[in-house]
Amino acid sequence: MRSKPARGERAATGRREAEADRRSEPVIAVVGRSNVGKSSLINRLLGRRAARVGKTPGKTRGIYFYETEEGFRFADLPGAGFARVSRTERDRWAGLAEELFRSGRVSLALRLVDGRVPAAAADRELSSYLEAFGVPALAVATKWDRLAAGERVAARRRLEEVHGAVVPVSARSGEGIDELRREIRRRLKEIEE
Ligand SMILES: Nc1nc2c(ncn2[C@@H]2O[C@H](COP(=O)(O)OP(=O)(O)O)[C@@H](O)[C@H]2O)c(=O)[nH]1
Ligand SMILES: [Mg+2]
Repeated sequence: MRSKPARGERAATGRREAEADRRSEPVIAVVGRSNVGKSSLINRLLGRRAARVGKTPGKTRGIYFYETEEGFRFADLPGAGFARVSRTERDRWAGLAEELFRSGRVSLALRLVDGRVPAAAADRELSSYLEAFGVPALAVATKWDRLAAGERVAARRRLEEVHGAVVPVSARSGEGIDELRREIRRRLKEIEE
């Protein structure tokens, strides 16, 4: 999953979003609450620091696309829909996200949940939201390095009770990243067939 050198391409306005949308590569949307680790995970999967990490929640506004050499693009959707931002900002986010999901170009959504927070209401909301658009989703449990070895079996079971199968990952330590890459490839292949 090598990346092309260009930085993330921002699609902050409807017009630019539409332009980016005309391109033919499938899109993998990375979604989840602010601070759940979306940008960090994208950087880890790309193997470079392309996406901005740890900025004030909701501050990254607009959708950013990151090219891979494997024929698809990641879309970093800021968690603005769930952050403490103004109504206007939220509506704008919702508009951009909706346009992307309606375009039929999102082959897969990586639905990120915090490994230590198995049942956040916002995560369930997001899950129904994706279902409503008919977007296939893969649940990914982030920040797995923060769980002690002895907590992991129970934590995973609890997460899977709520979200179905999850892939636990750590953008920090890199654990689970190869498994996630394999799962992404498997899902994309399944969708192509
Ligand atoms: N311990 C740990 N911290 C992480 C991990 N991934 C992200 N973080 C931290 O969580 C915060 C939010 O990360 P970010 O990628 O910006 O989240 P985003 O708002 O969903 O894009 C930052 O301080 C990151 O350093 C991880 O795998 N392990
Ligand atoms: Mg981010």
